[in-house]
Amino acid sequence: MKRLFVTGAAGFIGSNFVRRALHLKTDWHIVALDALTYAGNLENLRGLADTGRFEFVRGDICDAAAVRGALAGGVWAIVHFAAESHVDRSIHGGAEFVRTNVLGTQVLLEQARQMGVNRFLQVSTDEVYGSLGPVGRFSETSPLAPNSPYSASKASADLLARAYHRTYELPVLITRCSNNYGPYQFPEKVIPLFITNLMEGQPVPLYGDGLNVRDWVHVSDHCDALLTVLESGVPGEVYNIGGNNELTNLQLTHTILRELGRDESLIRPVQDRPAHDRRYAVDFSKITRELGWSPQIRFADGIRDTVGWYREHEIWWRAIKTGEYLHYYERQYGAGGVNAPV
Ligand code: NAD
Ligand code: TDX
Repeated sequence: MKRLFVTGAAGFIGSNFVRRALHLKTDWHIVALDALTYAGNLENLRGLADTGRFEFVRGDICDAAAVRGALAGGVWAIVHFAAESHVDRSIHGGAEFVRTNVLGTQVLLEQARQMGVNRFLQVSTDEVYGSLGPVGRFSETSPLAPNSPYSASKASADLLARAYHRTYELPVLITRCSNNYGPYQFPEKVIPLFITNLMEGQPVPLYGDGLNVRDWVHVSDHCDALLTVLESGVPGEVYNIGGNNELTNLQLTHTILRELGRDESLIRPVQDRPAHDRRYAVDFSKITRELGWSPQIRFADGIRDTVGWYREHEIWWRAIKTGEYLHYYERQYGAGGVNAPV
């Protein structure tokens, strides 16, 4: 059995990754560490313990003793998803972003160095490169120019990961992916927020002129890219991951409206996000050329399936929108159980 340690496994991408990895890699055993912040939800991991190859530990990546305890027995690889991930929240307050994304990453890198691992995969984002004009794409050698406290904290984490590779020869791999969509995405991010608002007959708040561009990739394509980098990537290297699927937010909104049979009267233009990055687009030719990965899911199919998933999982997202999901752990484990403050 290959033992993997996955942080942030109760979030959107982490839970998709763990489910996919346990399904595809039948000789892998996964130990998951997650603090269960507002973004972490054990419902996202339901049923995985039945494989007998999955263990969940509630803990904070900033807590070196908790990380050491969870790593005891040794692991082959660490896949690091845990982060504060929402740009708007970082604009309202950056402290938690620096604590988790910067300090937490350093704690993990240090524990990995002390314990020894074969792979440390730092799951990063194209947002570290900043904003593009109408032409061009980010390559792995583009300068880091983050514009939000979120992306600045992710860029800082990338630099620490790079430094641990250079200084201590820790086998670090860094991936920088574009915007993900798919099942289990928390309905503060634009796609699930708009889908669920429209299902409730509510308007959708479109920032600024709606012409900001994002490159959308399905979460299962991202997870496959991460598995590829984990198994075949070269330590010390950075790999961009993208969907080759640039859309303005207005085009995206029209697509979602169409899927839900609604019209544009439900679009509410609202004040723009400060320092709102105009365009992200990723040149991911390196991972295609060197490791053979490319995205497989067409956006038209992926978004239809995603809308279908939210239709079928109304209990899941309604519990989040009402805040009811926060009480799930208390009911399940009692007040001092898994929901005890970390
Ligand atoms: P998410 O917010 O859905 O999940 C984050 C998870 O980390 C949650 O389960 C949360 O409980 C956990 N967490 C937060 N602070 C923690 C701490 N101190 N200790 C332990 N666990 C903690 O985020 P996501 O969208 O799944 O993103 C996962 C990673 O992928 C992040 O590092 C993000 O920067 C990166 N990423 C996301 C996207 C995207 O489009 N969502 C794109 C590229 C990269
Ligand atoms: O209500 C909204 N209205 C709106 O117009 C929201 C929440 C967003 N938007 C716009 C802002 C962006 O241009 O939609 C676009 C996407 O916004 P988000 O879903 O907040 O994603 P973004 O800011 O692009 O960042 C995401 O992709 C990169 C993730 O949240 C990050 O974690 C990841 O690194």
